[in-house]
Amino acid sequence: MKIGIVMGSVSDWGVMKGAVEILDSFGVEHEVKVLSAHRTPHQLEEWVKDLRQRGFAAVIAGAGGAAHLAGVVAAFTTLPVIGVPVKGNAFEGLDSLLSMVQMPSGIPVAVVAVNGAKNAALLAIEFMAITDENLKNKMDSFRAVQAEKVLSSKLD
Ligand code: RP5
Repeated sequence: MKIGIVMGSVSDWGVMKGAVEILDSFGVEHEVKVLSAHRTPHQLEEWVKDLRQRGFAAVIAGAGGAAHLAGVVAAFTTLPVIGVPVKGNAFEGLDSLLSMVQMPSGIPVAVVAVNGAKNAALLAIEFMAITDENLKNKMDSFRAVQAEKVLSSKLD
């Protein structure tokens, strides 16, 4: 199965490439698109509507400002959608976060932290690992390495 990554603008790439790096490190296939809920709504719908039939497990959607992208993606698919609020030039990204998180009841989006693209990818992998033993083992190793780094950290 694959993960879809979509962002509203190339200006989001500096944040969103963090998700690609995580997926690559776990060997998870992905497709990356720049599509906007506002600037290219028809092309966004076209891309989203057959993702399930094309073998995708979830979609990660990153956008800033009036960040409606993840919500619009969720409107067009019943795949899990993970939103990444991207910090723009205003309000420290709080505008993006609030635009994503306050979805109407019935159309959920799982929203990570502002600029939290890496956690979005880890969450997507955890969804896949429910039924994929290989990914579950890789996630266990990832957690073990992370814990070891904390436990072996030294203070000056
Ligand atoms: C959003 O507007 C994009 O996701 C981006 O975060 C923000 C600014 O876009 P640009 O004006 O840089 O293209 O739709």
